[in-house]
Amino acid sequence: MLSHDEFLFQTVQTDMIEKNGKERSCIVNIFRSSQNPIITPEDVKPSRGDFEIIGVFNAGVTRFEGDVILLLRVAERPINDNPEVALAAVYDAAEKKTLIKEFSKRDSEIDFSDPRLIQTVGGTYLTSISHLRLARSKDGIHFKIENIPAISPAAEYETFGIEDPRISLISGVYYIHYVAVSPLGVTTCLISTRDFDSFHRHGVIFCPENKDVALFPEKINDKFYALHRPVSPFFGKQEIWLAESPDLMTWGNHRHLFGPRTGKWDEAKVGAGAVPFRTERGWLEIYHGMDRNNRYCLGAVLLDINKPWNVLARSIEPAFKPETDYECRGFFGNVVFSCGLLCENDTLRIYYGAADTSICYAELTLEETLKSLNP
Ligand code: MAN
Repeated sequence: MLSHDEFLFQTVQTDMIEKNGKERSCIVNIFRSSQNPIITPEDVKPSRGDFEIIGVFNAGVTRFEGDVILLLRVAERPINDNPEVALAAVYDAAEKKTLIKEFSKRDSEIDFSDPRLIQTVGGTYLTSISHLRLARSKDGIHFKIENIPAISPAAEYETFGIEDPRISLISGVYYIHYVAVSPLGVTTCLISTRDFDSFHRHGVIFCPENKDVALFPEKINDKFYALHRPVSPFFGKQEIWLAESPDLMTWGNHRHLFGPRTGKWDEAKVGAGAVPFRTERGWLEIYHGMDRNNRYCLGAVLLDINKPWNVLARSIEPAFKPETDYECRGFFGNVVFSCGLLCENDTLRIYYGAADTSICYAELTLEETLKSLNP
């Protein structure tokens, strides 16, 4: 943990009633880095001269050769000097190049109300295209960012970009699982690497609509496990499921874990965030929840260590909610969203996307986080 002078404190108190009816209250101290945001769009070089970076956020996190590695989601868009039109960059898998599509802002049949989307009668486009970029750091706060993408869209199911990577280290191999977006839908894909230099593509592991996948970092009862979030267009909400696999490629035995809770911070949808990690009390997962006002917060859920399909306890209040200016204002405000953390010396070192614009850093103690959970 860094010195307390380098952090901005904030305390969240949670009052709860235990299963036995007893009242209890607990405190979670949140230490946001005073250097926040630690990475901003200005720190990143666009992948081509006619593009601008609009966001660097939702990074996968791991340690490699002593360094903290971030695999950044970099969102960029074509520079546009014409206020009459909107542009969308689309990767053409057949041509193996990125093309730019133009939409008239005067077209009343096109919905531009969500800053992330261009919704036409013929289909939906994204206002930015994302790729994944490596950044390395010795101290976990100051990062050296590579000038070129590490992983870019390269397939038909990635034509609108690749987003929100998570990194899971399993038996010496780093597995990167990320969201691929295209007119075919939203899928989750797998890439492996041993050195963050050469990357091996394994293709789609969860088909549309499915995102927010988080691979457990070790086998349980000789099987791989993953949290995932399928979406039903007709029934149900966006809820977290668990799947198991013998080989990381074929997934089955799907079990529903938990969903949104009416009237709470995660009332509209939930999705896995960081890769779960082992604690003495069970697997701890930091997940995101959205409320009716599109506010994204982070909370925790504890899963049984040998039977991860058993949910043991969950945050009543968000462990972490958007409050600072850089979390409340940006490309898509009121968002804290994490794809990765390091649990070191009983401290959760959380890297999170703020307002879909920048990367920030905060610490929570493991002890306080576990105490704040209620069955
Ligand atoms: C979705 C994803 C995330 C994003 C949030 C908030 O869940 O696209 O990448 O951070 O929305 O916009």
